Amino acid sequence: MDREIELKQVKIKDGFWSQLQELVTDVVIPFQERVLNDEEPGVEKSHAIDNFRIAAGLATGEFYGMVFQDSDVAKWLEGVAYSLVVKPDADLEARADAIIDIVARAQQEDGYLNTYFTIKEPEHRWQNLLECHELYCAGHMMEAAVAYYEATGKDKLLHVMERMADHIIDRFGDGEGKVKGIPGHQEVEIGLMRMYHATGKEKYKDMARYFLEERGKNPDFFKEEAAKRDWKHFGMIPEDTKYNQSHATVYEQDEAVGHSVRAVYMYTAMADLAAEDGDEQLLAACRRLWNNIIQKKMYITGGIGATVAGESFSVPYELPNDTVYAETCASIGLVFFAKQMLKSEKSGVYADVMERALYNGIISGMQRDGKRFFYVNPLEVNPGTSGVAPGYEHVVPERPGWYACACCPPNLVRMVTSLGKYAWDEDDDTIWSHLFIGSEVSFGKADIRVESSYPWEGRVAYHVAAKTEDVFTLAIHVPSYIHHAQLEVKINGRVEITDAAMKDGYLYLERTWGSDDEVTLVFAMPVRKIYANTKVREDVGCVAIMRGPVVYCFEGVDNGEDIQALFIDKELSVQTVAGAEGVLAGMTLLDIAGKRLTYAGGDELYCDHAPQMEDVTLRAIPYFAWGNRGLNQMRVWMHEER
Ligand code: FUB
Ligand code: ZN
Repeated sequence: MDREIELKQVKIKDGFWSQLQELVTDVVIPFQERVLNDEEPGVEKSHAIDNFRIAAGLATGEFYGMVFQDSDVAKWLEGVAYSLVVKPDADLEARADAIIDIVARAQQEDGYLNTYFTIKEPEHRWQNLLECHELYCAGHMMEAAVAYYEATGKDKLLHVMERMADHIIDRFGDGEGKVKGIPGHQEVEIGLMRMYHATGKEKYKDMARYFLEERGKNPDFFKEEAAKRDWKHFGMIPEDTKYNQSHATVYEQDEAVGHSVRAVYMYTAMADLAAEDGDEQLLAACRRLWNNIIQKKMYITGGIGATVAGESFSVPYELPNDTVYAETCASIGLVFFAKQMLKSEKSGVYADVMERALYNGIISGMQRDGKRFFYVNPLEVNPGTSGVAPGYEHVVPERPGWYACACCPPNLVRMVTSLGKYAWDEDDDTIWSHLFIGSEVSFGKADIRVESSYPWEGRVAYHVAAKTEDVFTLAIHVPSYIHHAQLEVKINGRVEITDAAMKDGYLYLERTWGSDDEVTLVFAMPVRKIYANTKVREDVGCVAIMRGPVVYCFEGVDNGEDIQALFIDKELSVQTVAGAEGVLAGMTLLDIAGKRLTYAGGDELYCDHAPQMEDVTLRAIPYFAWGNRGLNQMRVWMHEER
């Protein structure tokens, strides 16, 4: 069984990710702090920290914001914790300590912590699990508490959340005097599992299991809960049990349905629990749900949740590019799920998906200046339609600064700052590298330094300094797009690796390691044309372009108006171009031979003359960088010349 790697063991030193981590530590975290304190002009009011002050009796006023506004503070604190590991900052830590003091003072005598109910409706606590997110907010604050404890050694927030967890345990469950209940938005299950890992207290794991196993036992639970209430609610339909995955028990579920963030948060906790308890039945359910997502419901960018209706998964193969949802949080949750699955089975499919989401549909959520964010991550945008036309209102063509429902920006913060945890694992005899990310890592068995030119070039070097004379294995995930025949692996300059060392997407190098060994991986990184299953109606006749893990897109600013009239040549002819300036500096751009179709009917809507085709060169940029050069069109899936 893996030992959960501590973030402190890893220092990311990477040409690609260090820059993003620095953006998050230096710009995004202070920016979000100002937003949470309502000190940033021109963005949506947050009031999230004031809510805690008011609940703590340190200020007067009304609660403001979403019923889950507390979770913005929790996710920010969690991100701060990781950021303090990435880049220690005594001032930031002091400010976070001060916010934790306020959070602690907002806790009620009995351990309850939630500013909405404390300020606004204390008599209605725990009465509306369907909509009111008390368990969701608790889960996020538990995650923050564990992260802050692990980063700083300070346990104040951990104690606060132990009291809240104990309060939850006292209230909910099967036993005598307990109330049956499940969260309307899964997340507390992840929080409880993390509390269990941090404290070793079985009761937290047991509670996570209770919430997971209780879901779907009575599909009418939320309907019955709603019937007991005679006070207002927010309009969710309790009968829509698929929305919050309460239509069946977790053991029976085999299709990813409903609200995508709820779903992947639940699957994450299921996979964690399955690994921890060696629960094969639960793991089998996780596998089914995983396969359903990646075989039928995931965008090429790692985006999930294809429809705005309920921010949900749609039916299989329904992956529209322009009315898409693909919430940033959902892709982040998919990475959480993948990482937990890796605990039970080291299969390259999980690391492949982590890579897909991380290099594409997650970081597309953030403007390159760190101050604007996408909630929805479209694969096609048409100004004038996107964000405006009926059915497209949710697909804004430019990143807004902040949101009334601000779940995604702080989720990005915690993801980018905790990246080191996703790149590595260690168990008794193996060190696992899941992602080609430049880093310095300290394991029990060895110190490892990785130099990586990824994602722009196929060259990665692992410098291993063993701390033991015992044999151990370095298992390196090799992304599935790399053909083994094109992969050259050398140890200390000698080619000695054969196909036999590859299994399930990992290269297994078992040996007695020296104090200064070097493993180098060199592989070609050709530009690839990718085709979607023809069941994905939107993408038939289209092609997407990838190089390495990076999905490319085409923007109007480079390619002129009406990019829907552009075709990529059947025979791929492509030149790589170094992005030299502005937001694209340092990126690999592509110039691709194509055609522009010119309509022959002037201003007429229809005509009977065949359009003209002229040769053009199309410029493709990394998808994650789209929308950084003003309002313009964008497409990932392009027509292909027939
Ligand atoms: O409900 C809390 C969060 O707000 C969800 O996870 C997001 O999808 C957004 O609806
Ligand atoms: Zn979100």
